[in-house]
Amino acid sequence: MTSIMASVKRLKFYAIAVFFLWVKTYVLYKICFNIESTNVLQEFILMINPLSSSILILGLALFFREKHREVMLIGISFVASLVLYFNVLYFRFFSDFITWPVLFQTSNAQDIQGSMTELMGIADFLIFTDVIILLLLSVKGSIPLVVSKKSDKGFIFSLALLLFFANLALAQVERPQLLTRSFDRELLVKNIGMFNYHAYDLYLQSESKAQRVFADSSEIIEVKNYANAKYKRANPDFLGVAEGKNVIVLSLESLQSFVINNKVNGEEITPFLNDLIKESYYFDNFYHQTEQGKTSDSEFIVDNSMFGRDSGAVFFTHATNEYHALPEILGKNGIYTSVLHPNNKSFWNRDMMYQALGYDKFYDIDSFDVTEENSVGWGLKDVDFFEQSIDILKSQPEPYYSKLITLTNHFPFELEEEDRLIDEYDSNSRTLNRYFPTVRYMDRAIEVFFERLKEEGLYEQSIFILYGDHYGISANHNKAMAMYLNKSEITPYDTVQLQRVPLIIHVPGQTKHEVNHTVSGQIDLKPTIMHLLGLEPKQDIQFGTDVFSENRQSLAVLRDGSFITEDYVFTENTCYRKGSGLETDIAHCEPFLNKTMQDLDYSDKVLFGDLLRYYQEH
Ligand code: GP9
Ligand code: MN
Repeated sequence: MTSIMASVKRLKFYAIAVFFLWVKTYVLYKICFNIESTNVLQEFILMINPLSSSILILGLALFFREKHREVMLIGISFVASLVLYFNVLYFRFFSDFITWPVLFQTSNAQDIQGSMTELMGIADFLIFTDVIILLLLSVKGSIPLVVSKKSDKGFIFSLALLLFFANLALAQVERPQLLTRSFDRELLVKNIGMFNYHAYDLYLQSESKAQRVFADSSEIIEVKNYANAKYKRANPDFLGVAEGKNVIVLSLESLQSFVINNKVNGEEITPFLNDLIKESYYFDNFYHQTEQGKTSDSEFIVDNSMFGRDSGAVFFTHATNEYHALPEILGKNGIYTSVLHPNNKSFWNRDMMYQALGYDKFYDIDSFDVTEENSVGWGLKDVDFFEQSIDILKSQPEPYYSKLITLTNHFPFELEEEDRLIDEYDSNSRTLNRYFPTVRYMDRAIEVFFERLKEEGLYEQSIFILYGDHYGISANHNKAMAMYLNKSEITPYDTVQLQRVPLIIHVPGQTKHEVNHTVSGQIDLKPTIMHLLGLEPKQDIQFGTDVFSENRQSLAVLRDGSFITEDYVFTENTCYRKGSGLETDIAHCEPFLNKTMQDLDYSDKVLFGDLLRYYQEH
């Protein structure tokens, strides 16, 4: 004990820095990341988990020459604070923690800047208070310079390791299988701490790179047999209904199902879509399956009928893989394929990835006339985007498959006064309040698009697939969301149900109102679209099934391992009964657990092993 005290005394400046970083991390857990605990042990783990990493990270300063140590210590404190701060900003947007692949998406940085300033607050500088205090202490010289004996280093690192393993052991008691089933980043941060989580994530990422090297061609056979056995034949009523026609896909930014046929301040939010649904096939149990890759994940899932990654974005990490994607297959069948999206071509690495997916053409920002006047938030306003898209569509060889990706209904949901067709909602969440008018605006933009298509004679010869790309309102706004939905709270069950996004399949000439309740997800679109075009991908490797297939299983698997069946919702290791949303015996969900895990595992295997390079068509 006396030797510990002697070390601490000698390393006073270092000990103060450790203390600051430790306490600050814990305070941020509570204030900025809203991490809650349900028992004393959890809270204790949360409280101690930043300590070992603080000791370790700041301890690195001791390896420098004595005269540099102080400045290194302050430097490391600053970098650690930056890491925390970036996580805070990221969390405000995504309700999630940064991962390594996300960090390297530098080409997105420019576009995200606008949202960044929106996410920053004046009080944020408080996060750097300890660095400033350390600086002042150092300038004043009131604290003796760090003087460490060789044994101090050994002592510090042993202490850090000891604390880390004690933390890990407690975490294991609290959360068995924490590191083996790391679907949930919050659980990791909660149990092993922010900095250890980043280190663990780095290990995971490098491991996934290694998987490609060690994958071999025989592995594809197992996956292929699995996928082929799951294949569901097309419903004869739908097979080939789009043959010879153009397929126009609308990827609708941040559109969630809860706004459909719903009102705010007594006004309809999506009047046009509500009408369109009356003449379309509407799927009210359709889920987005994205994670951090957001729009790009949804694109990946739709085009490949495979899952995206649980962290980062496939578009960035696996753009050099071999794929057997929808655009490539359609291209081989004489269909021209394109994407229309008025953003930089490198955003989400689209320029690279679209080549890998086999698109013929990407009409990016350079194909549009984008000015100050016709832009808001993230770029070209949806109405202008759709209007300008008409000429592009007209110029394409037919039949074509074109995906149009909207932009205006994107966080932070900015809109100009002239485009505000309904009033904002009134709650404690500015984000949710503003969401409604931008959704309403997007609805109007889609209406304009349909009007123009009809005027130009493009409507009749096409079929339309409209879907929401991912959620727009994160769990950060649960309080306001509960208020809007007239609920006392948003439970984990509700959170899963809120991941529903609209799927509308519109075939001109159809006047019947058909609501299909089958549980499905974005992963099911590739086989659906292929069947509509008269192609039967029996031998394909795909993890979804045609939403129209008569004997399909009503099921959607989310990337975090949650799943939804006809009668149950499974999330956070709990089984809920649909409808009532009440917890029920886990035995009800158990029969689906293996299958859903297998879907995710096999899909990951294909992705990480780049197994489609061994794929051969029959
Ligand atoms: C960017 C747009 C939005 O081009 O697709 O991307 P998101 O942030 O929603 O993933
Ligand atoms: Mn999006």
